[in-house]
Amino acid sequence: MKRVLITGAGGGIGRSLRETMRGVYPILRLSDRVALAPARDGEEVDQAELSDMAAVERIVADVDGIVHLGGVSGENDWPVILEANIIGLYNVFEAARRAGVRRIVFATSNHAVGFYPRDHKIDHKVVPRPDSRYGVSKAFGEAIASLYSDKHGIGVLCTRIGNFGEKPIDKRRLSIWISPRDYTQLVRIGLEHPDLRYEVVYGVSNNRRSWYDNSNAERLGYRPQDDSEPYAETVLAAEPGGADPIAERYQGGTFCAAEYTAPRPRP
Ligand code: 15L
Repeated sequence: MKRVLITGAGGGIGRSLRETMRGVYPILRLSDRVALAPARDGEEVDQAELSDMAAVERIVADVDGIVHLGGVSGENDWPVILEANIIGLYNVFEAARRAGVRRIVFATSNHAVGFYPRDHKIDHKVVPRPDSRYGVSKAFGEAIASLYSDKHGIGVLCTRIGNFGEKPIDKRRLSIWISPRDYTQLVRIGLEHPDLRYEVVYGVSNNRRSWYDNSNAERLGYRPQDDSEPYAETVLAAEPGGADPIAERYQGGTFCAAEYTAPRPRP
């Protein structure tokens, strides 16, 4: 990998990867729809709207790998999801194909499978159960990734990210948290693993309370360094009671409870 593009480089994960991936490859190209801090040594900065194919073709030119973080990172109205996470995502994969890009790491989400109950341990083979329009867009992204891998030979790692941050912020996140250094490790596996075709892994740390069987990531060499458990006591003590029973029942939490109109399951 000589030149690696990070889309969505202005978001929380993007700003963190800009630091942790600094110097790993000769050039990091950073792009976002918003203005970014100026390029430093070994960096290129190019502002682009992912729904604009000409702009996407410009940012993918001459790159070997892409970390696709761009798009909206939570639930929103359909036109917003459509433009950023469906059209924008398609543009990234299609422009990558045209430019001969070899690898893409796609930031998909736990919300692609958020309607699995918390008492189920799920692996990378389960069918999608999106919990929101946002979750549907991530399942769509995983499908596009599969198509571009099978049909065009782009190696893709779909990282179903739980919750990225310096530490877990609530009870649900104790099960799905991923630290910056663990996510960096996964991204590097996606860009550098010699035999990668199409794989789905969970973007989570080595959490004792995990809802995921992440053996597929381990098979690819992932050895997460962090566990949410040392934060559990503090996090649980600060958790207010009276959470919505639908949010509590399913892995996607409040994404499942929002706009929920089906009959409520019995406790
Ligand atoms: C996500 O996919 C979002 O991008 C992030 O903002 C959080 O909501 C996270 O999931 C989560 O489930 O905590």
